[in-house]
Amino acid sequence: MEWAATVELDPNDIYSNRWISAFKLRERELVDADNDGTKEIYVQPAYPRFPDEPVLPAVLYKLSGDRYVDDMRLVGMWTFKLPTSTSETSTVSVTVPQGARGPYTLRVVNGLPDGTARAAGAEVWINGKKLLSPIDFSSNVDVIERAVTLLPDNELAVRLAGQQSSEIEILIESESWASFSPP
Ligand SMILES: [Ca+2]
Repeated sequence: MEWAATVELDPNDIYSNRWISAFKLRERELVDADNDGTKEIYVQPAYPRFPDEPVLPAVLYKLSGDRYVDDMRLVGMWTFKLPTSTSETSTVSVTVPQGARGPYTLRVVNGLPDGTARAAGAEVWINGKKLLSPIDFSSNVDVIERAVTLLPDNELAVRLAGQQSSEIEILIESESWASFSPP
C-alpha cells in the first residue's frame, strides 16, 4: 500500500469555523488515541482526487515492544481545539472508507493524558443527532465511547464551550472490515 504525501481538500471544508483554528486532516502524526500516555502513529491516506475513487481507511499503529505494528483501520480521527474562552461549533464531513462494515464506535479522547486541556462541556452530533451532551464531559472524564450509525457520507459536529485551551480528539472505529484484496 502506498501513502501519498498530500491531502487535497478545499480549506473551506476543513475550517468551517475560524475559532477552531487547529483542526486539520493529518497525514502522519504521533497521537495518543486512548489517552494512556503512549503515543500511536496515525496515518491518513490521501483523499481521493476523483469523486468515484474509494476513500481508504486511516490506520493506527501501536507500539509493541520496541516497534510499531499495524494495529487497526479507522474511519478517521479528528482534533478539535478551543484556543479562546468562547463557544464555537465546527463541522467536518466523514466518508465511510472502503471495506468498513461497522458497527461503528465513536471515541472521544478528552484532553491530554496528564489531565490537562480537558473539555468540561462539549457537545457532539452525527448527522444532526446529538450523541454527547455537556453532562457527558467533565475534567474527570478522559475517554468516552458511543455506538454510532453511519451513512456513506456523514456530518460530524462538535461544539466546545467555555474553557480555554481545551482539546478533544474524535476517532471513529469500525468493528469489522472486508479483507483487503491484493492489487
Ligand atoms: Ca496510547
